[in-house]
Amino acid sequence: MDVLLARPPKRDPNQMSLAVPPLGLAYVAASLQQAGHRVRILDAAVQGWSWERFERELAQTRPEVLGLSAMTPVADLAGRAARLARPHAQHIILGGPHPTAVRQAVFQEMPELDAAVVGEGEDVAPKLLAWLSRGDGAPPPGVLAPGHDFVDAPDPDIARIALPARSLLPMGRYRYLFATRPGFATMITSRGCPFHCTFCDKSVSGSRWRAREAGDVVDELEALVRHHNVGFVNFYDDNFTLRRSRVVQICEEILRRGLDIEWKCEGRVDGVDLPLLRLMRRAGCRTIAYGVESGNQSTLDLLRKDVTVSQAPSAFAATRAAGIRSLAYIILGAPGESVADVRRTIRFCRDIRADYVQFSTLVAMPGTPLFAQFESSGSVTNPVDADQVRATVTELDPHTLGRLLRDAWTQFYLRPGPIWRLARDARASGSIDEGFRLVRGLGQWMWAS
Ligand code: B12
Ligand code: SF4
Repeated sequence: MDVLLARPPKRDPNQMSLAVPPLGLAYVAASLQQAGHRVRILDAAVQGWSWERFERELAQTRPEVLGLSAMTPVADLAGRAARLARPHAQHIILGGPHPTAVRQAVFQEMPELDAAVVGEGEDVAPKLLAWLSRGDGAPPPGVLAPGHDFVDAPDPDIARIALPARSLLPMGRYRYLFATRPGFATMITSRGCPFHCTFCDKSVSGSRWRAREAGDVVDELEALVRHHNVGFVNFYDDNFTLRRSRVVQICEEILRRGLDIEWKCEGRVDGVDLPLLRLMRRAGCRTIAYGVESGNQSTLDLLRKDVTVSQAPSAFAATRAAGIRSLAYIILGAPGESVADVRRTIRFCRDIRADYVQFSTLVAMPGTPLFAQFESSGSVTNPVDADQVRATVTELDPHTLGRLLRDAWTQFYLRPGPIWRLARDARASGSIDEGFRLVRGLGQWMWAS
């Protein structure tokens, strides 16, 4: 079949957002190609396409199958794309965290869909296309279809699935502001996470941690360097550092092959130590993003983070000592937090000397334990977030929390140190536009307050 996998245009063309490759679509594309389908990926968001141009493209190409992906905050964009595509595409299918979390309810939100995939799509997508072309019988496991019962599909074996079809992506257009070099790609070397943080949606990959072998990981890195001129890779695994021995093997293999690559990964503050960090630095690690979340222990307990406040300072000190930059993910204003508690967390980010911080409020996404536990109590606007207004769970007045959030961003970044670091990394990564837009956006927010 002729398949078009598409990331729709942005909500607002001037919106600041990370230009990260749609890795899920690229994985699905590779498995559909293996099954003999003709696949194209259109990343209209990163190409800066308007919605009119996107619709024209659909009308001209008239794909047999249009495949879309959705996270909850951008599910409305997938819905808009499906509406526009309905007269032109024979079948419209959706995958990603949103349909996985909301299941059959997705057909009320997007009645134009013919089917949706729950969970990881590599094994399910070819079976779904076979079912669509047959046109009868029950849908295969892993597929939601209106009027049919749903049966779960097993996870694919990540040691055997095909590498993402990056040759279908405009690889030269992707950027990451905090990259230390131009030529950017993302990778996933493990899936699933055994922890239980209440704000985290693990519906796609679940709790069973499944990891690829070190040699296989470094083969993919090597291919990125050779075939796509990649200089910096962002490992988007939920828990890259979960098994220390595997991280050691990956680093040693990078060093053994003399690969000239720099990278970032995500980690937990209880999962690193200085000798490991030093080895990671030698193997090219330049930034680690930690889920610090809060400087208040009661919030960490509420979020079931399973770490203590005191673990963050030591992890950040060790990261600095190893010569690696640190990024802290922070949640402000969780239930039980007062204005003073929020301010303590903002100070905490300076005390631990994080190089970068990403401040958010607590959002209850479908698919998270939080969603069942709390109702959102108001909307808070995040100054630098791509999709800015978020239904937030908090006991604070949402307006007050919005101001605190804005203060957190501006007070942290509008200082000589972070501005210098941003300018340095934006230049090195070729993301000067993004860096400039971030600083300008923050400046405008400070001016407005
Ligand atoms: C990279 C990433 C981002 C990137 C961009 C992602 C992108 N695709 O463009 C950035 C940094 C921009 C981002 C931002 C945010 N993210 Co994010 N992100 C991730 C992360 C870490 C990795 C995504 C990835 O590449 N996964 C690997 C691929 C292989 O998996 P996948 O995309 O799910 O695709 C598989 C299946 O879903 C399915 N599939 C997907 N699409 C399709 C399409 C078809 C047709 C088919 C058949 C199958 C299929 O098959 C794929 C292969 O198995 C995930 C966590 C995770 N481990 O997945 C969170 C995650 C997706 N993000 C999440 C969230 C909440 C956010 C933010 C709201 C965070 C914030 N506080 O602001 C923002 C919102 C963005 C926005 N625009 O508003 C949640 C989504 C929850 C939900 N219910 O939607 C996740 C799951 C994190 C979590 N555990 O809670 N994110
Ligand atoms: S936030 Fe990180 S550690 Fe917590 S459950 Fe999600 S992926 Fe796992």
